Amino acid sequence: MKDIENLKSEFESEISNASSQEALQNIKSKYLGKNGLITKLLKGIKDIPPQERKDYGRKVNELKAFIETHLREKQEYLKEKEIENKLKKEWIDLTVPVKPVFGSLHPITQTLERILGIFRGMGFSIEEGPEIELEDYNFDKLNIPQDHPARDMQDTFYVNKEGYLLRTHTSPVQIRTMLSKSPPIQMVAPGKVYRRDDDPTHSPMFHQVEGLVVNEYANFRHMKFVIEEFLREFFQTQLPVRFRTSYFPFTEPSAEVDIGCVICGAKGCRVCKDTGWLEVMGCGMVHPNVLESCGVDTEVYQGFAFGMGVERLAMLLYGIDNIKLFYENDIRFLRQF
Ligand code: 2U9
Repeated sequence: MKDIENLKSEFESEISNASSQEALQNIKSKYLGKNGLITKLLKGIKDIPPQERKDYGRKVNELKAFIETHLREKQEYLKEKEIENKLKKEWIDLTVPVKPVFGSLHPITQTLERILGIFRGMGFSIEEGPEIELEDYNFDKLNIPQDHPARDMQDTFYVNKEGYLLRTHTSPVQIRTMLSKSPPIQMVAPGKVYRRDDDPTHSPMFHQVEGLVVNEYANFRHMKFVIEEFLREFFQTQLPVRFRTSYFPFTEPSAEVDIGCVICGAKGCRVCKDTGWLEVMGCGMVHPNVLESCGVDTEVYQGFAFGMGVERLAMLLYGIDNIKLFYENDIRFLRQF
C-alpha cells in the first residue's frame, strides 16, 4: 500500500514537470508500458496475502485510472500550448508600413492607365474579352469581307481550331457587348492584339484601346469632341487636332485623326516626316451592317467608334523610336519610368 502511495506522488511530480509530448510518452511507458511500474504491481497481485488482495487491486486500478486521466489531460494541455506558441511565433503585424518598393509600372501599363483614366472620367465603362476569338466576331460581324487582305494568313494568326484566331483588334469585345447588352452603350475595350507584323514600329503583339458609343443620337460632332478632349488630356496641351477622311469596313464615314507633331512642335522632323502632323488614331460612325449583325435596330440607334494603338501613343508621349524597347525589359530602359 505504501508503494502505491509513493508511486502516485512520484507520478504527480513527474507529470507536472513534463513539458513535451516526448516526456509524456516516456512517463506513459514507465508506468503503463509492458514492463511498466503499474503493470508490475498488477502482476504482483498474486504475492499479496488473500485478505488484502481486493483492497490492493482496487487501489492499483484507481492509480492506473488516475495516471491515464492525467496523461490524457496533460497531453491535451501541451497540444494547446504548442498551437499557442506557434501562433505567437508566426504572428504577423499587417499594420506595419511597407518598406519603399523599388520598381515601377511598365510604361505600357502606365500609358494604358492614363488612357483608361481619361475615358473613365468621361463616363465610359471598361470591357474586356478573350484573346483567342471567333473569326465571326473578329471579321464577319464587323463587315469585313471574306476576301479582305486583313484575313490573309500573312496578316492574321490562326489557331488550330477551325473558326478561331488570335484577335487582330479589340473590336470583338464591342461585338460581344452589343450582343449581350442593349443601348445606350459607352465603353472602351483595352487589351492585347496580334498581327503578323515585325519592324521598329510594329510588333506581332501590341495593345489597343477601342471605344464604342451607341445611343439614339450619337453623331460625328460628339465623336470629334470626345476624341479632341481625350488627346488634349492625354498629351496635357491644347494640341492642334485634325480629322482626315479615310476608309474602314466597320465605319462609315471614317476618319483618321492627326495631332500637331509633339516631337518637333509641328516644325517638321524625322518622326512626322516633315509634315508637322502625326496620325494617332482612327474613328468613324459605326456601319449599319455592324449594328444589324449584333441585333441593334438601326431605325432607332446609331453609334461612333474609335481605335488607337497604346504602344504608338506611349512612343509619342515618351519620345521612343523603337517599339522593341517595350518588350526587352532592359532594366536601364525600364528604370526611366
Ligand atoms: C465596332 C465598330 C467599330 C473601331 C475603330 C479604328 C477606326 C482604327 C486603328 C488605330 C491604330 C487600329 O491599333 S491600330 O492599328 N483603329 O483606326 N478602329 S474605328 O471601330 C469599331 C470597332 C468595333 C463594333
